[in-house]
Amino acid sequence: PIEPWFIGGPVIKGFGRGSKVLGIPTANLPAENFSDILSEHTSGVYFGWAGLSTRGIYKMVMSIGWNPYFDNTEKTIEPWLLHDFGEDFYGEELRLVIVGYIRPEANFPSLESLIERIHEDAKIAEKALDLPLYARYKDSPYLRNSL
Ligand code: FMN
Repeated sequence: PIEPWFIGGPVIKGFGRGSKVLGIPTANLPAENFSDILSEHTSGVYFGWAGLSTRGIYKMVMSIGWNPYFDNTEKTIEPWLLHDFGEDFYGEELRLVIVGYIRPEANFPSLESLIERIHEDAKIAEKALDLPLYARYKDSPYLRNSL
């Protein structure tokens, strides 16, 4: 288990591959605002809870890093909220508590294998967040402050 950490801010647009190419719409945060906290945490895939002002609290699985498959030159924070919103919500205040680590970032031989692995990550996150150890963070005041 890791020490939970908290970050939040307005949802920004990613590079636009998320929803269109992958079918995995991520609600990105501006990584440059979190360089200090990010330097304390290894790149990779994490899970936790996401609070979205005016909407609620949702399970999330998140990639932090350079997305080797896409050769990014900028570090990104890409939380995938495990809920079907049916619309974009850029600009809304998003708050995260990150409670667990799944794996390091990896490269993949094909887009299909990347997508398959991300869906596997989501299943792991869904299950883990039902465990009392992780479920209790759903009630973190930080997530609700903006609701
Ligand atoms: N990209 C990688 O190159 N390697 C990974 O191991 C990887 N793991 C991910 C795990 C999760 C849970 C998520 C949500 C994304 C992951 N990605 C990974 C990042 C996707 O490549 C990224 O979300 C995609 O490029 C869409 O970015 P965009 O919305 O900025 O266009």
